[in-house]
Amino acid sequence: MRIDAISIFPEYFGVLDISLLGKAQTKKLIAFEAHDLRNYTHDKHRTVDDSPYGGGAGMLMKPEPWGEALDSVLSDAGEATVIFTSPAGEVFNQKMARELATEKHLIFACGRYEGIDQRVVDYAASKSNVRVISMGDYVLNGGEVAAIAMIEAIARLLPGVIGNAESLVEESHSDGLLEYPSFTKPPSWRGFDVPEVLLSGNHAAIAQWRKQQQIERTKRVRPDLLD
Ligand code: JCZ
Repeated sequence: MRIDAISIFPEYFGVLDISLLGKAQTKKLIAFEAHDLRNYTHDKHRTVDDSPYGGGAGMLMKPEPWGEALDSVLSDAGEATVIFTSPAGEVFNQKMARELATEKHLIFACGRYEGIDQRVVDYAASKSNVRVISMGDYVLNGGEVAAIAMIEAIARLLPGVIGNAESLVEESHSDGLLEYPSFTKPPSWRGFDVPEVLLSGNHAAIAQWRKQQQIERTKRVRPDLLD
């Protein structure tokens, strides 16, 4: 999979060179590139912002650098999905990660300030698939951190990025329930004991206990997932 990100802070994406995603890049399972939006300006001050029509607080990202940046990353690709990270988008979840993991080319457009001129979204939609996606119902200073979280959630689903043992962990969200609590050695620690059933060797009883824990935990902290 090819993944591009456009941002005025491309250094944010350095974390993707670490750990499993760094190895996935070395193994050519993903080709990631971060692009500096300011490289697509032409004035001395490399301006990317301007005041909003109709008034209001703060600045918006002007369309021209975005148009040139998008043309540049779209050109040699053909079909791509452009993702605008925004608190005004549909909320990201595991199902969307699974869908996006089937794509050949993703482009993350990361805004700053009060956001991007709407015509940039409309232009991108005239050239490719577009999705406006929120990482969650809270406000960040820009789209970069949201994009990084989404890239990690998507890339770990690609074949070969994660070993078999770890890939089972996705069950946590793919069965619609939260994960059950887990324990390792020692069996007793600072007065807290590992539940007896986990030491029993009774695999049917362990599976039943874990499922029950998942259901109870989900009811308690995420009842919305049970609807
Ligand atoms: C651009 N502020 C882009 C996304 N889920 C979420 N929260 N906040 C964002 C976000 C905030 C932004 C921009 C300026 C995304």
